[in-house]
Amino acid sequence: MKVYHNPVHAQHAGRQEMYRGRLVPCHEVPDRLDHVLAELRRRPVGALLTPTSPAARARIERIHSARYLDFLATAWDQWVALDPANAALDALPSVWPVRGFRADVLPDNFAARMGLYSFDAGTPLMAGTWAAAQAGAACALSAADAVLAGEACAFALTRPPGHHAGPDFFGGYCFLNNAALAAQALRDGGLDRVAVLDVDYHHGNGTQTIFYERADVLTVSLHGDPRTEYPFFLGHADERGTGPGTGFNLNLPLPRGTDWATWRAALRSATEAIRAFDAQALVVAAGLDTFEGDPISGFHLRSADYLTLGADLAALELPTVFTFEGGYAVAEVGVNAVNLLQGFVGESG
Ligand code: SP5
Ligand code: ZN
Repeated sequence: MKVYHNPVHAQHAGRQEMYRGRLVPCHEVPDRLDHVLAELRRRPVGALLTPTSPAARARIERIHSARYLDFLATAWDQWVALDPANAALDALPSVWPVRGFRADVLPDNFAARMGLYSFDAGTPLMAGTWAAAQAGAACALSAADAVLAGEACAFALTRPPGHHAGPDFFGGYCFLNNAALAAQALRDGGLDRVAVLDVDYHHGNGTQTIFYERADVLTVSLHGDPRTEYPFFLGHADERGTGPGTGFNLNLPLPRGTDWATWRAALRSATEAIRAFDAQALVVAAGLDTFEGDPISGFHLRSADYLTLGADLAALELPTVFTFEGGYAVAEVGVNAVNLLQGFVGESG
C-alpha cells in the first residue's frame, strides 16, 4: 500500500472552536497525523511518499466551485486586511444565510463571505489552511492515481479532513473533500462505477451532497444518528439520492452507544450495497472517531476492531483509496488507523 502524506499539514493548526458559548481548544490537531506517521514507521504497511506534484486546480474544480476555491485562496489575506492584529487570531464564521436569505449575491463583507461558504463555527481558518488543504488534495489525487496505475490500495494521510466539505462550503473541520476528489479522479481515470464508504462517526454530508444526483458514484455512510449527532441536518435513512442519483445514496444511522457487533452488522448492509452496485473501485473515508475513547463521539469500537474492519473491507476485493478523516483520541489514533490498514493488507503487509 502506498501512503501519501501531507508534509505541510501542520500549517493548519486551529486554536479554538465554538462550543456551548465558549471558544474551546480544537480537537482536530496536527498531533493526530503525527501519531499515525509514527505508528506507520513502527508497523509499515508500504512506501511512505509525498505527492510529486501539486493538485491541479482543474482537478479540484471537478468537485468544488471556482468561487469557493477563490475565496479559500484569499480568505486569510482578507482577514488580515481587516486589521493587522487579526494575524494572531483564527478566522471563524458567525453569520449564515439560512432559509429565505440569498446566496447568489456575493457579499463584499468578509464575515458574510465566511458565512456564505461554511456551515458551522467549529472550523477555524488560519494562515496555512489553504496550503494544507491543497497539499491534502494532492495526496488524495495521488492515491487515486496510484490505484488507477494498478496499485491494489493507497492511503491519503492528510489533514484537515474532508468529508464534511461540500461543493462550496467548509465545516466540520473540513475544507476540501478528499474522498470526493479521489472518487472523481477514479471516474475521470476511466472507471464507470465508484463507491464511497464513509466509516467516520459523523455523517459524510459533504460527500453525500456532492454526489446526491449522480448514479455513477454510490455514497454509503455509517454514522451517529443525526437526530442527536453532528452534523444534525443530514444523514437520515430516508435520504436515498435524487433524480438520476435516486437509489445511489445509503445512510445507516446508528444510535450513540453502538458497539462493534451492531456496527459490523450495519457494515454488512453497506458492503452488500457496494457489491450490488458492482463498484469497480472503493474510496473509504476513514474516520477513526468511532473509537470508544474518542472525546467527541459516542460509538464503542475498540482498537482490535479496526483490524477486523480492514479485513472486512478487503473482502470486497476492490481497488481501494483510503482518506484520513476524523479520530480525536490523539494517543490512540495512530494504532487505530494502522490497524485498519494492516487488517486490509493482511499478512502480505
Ligand atoms: C471530520 C470530523 O470528524 N468532523 C467532526 C466535526 C465535529 N464538530 C463538532 C464537535 C462538537 C463537539 N465539541 C465537544 C467539546 C467538548 N470538550
Ligand atoms: Zn468525524
